Amino acid sequence: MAGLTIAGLMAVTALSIVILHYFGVLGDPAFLRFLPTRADPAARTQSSGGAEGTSSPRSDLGTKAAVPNVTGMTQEQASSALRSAGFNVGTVTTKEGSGSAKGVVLTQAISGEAERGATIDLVVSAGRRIYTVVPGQMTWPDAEAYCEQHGGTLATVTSQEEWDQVLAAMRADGREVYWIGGRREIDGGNFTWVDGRTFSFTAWATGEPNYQTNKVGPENYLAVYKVNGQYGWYDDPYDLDPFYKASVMAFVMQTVE
Ligand SMILES: [Ca+2]
Repeated sequence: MAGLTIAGLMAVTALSIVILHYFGVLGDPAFLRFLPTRADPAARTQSSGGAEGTSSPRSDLGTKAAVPNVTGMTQEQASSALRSAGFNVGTVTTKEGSGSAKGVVLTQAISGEAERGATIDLVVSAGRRIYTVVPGQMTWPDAEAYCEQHGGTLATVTSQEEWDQVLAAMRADGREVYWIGGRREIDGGNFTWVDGRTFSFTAWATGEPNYQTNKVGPENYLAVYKVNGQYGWYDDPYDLDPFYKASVMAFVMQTVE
């Protein structure tokens, strides 16, 4: 029995030394160096993180980033800049009347900082509308075709500001009858603009539109007349050649830049 007890004590002691070594309680007796010691994650992070100084833990890096200011850029430049910085381009809407060139970014939905990968909506300029008087007698469809061949359309007008621009172009020209870009797509129907903008602003002359039909046909097209120095809108048939001399006629073309 005594022999077994001594052997048992020796075994328990040896096991205790190994366990205490494992948890780092004992020093490092040479004969135990081959045994593994408990891993210490905190110590390891500290030792390897020392070179990086006091920066945030790596898991927090990259979740937020500075959003580039893309206002004033073209839409293409802005998309490229945002994607390079790790963001997505969201909905792009156009805005009239900014005075900026076509496609230039006016506002961005997010600036400053945002989550990486965030989607950023943009508002871009619909462009500057340039109104040009083209002299001469043409039917309304021929005038519209001429404008389209020259990169534009007949003039469309959706605000007092645009109407003032058209008035300025007509006053400088000095003629009396001008086609602009409104027409009834369905005979007798509502007027619409050739470029699809909303037909809401109007400058009808008194008693117009009255949708008469004469020897040329029904009044499905939009003309501007200068009467006693006042400019007003009239619905008219597609061809005014039988009624006016070519010298008083012109049309107003618009281009968007
Ligand atoms: Ca009329």
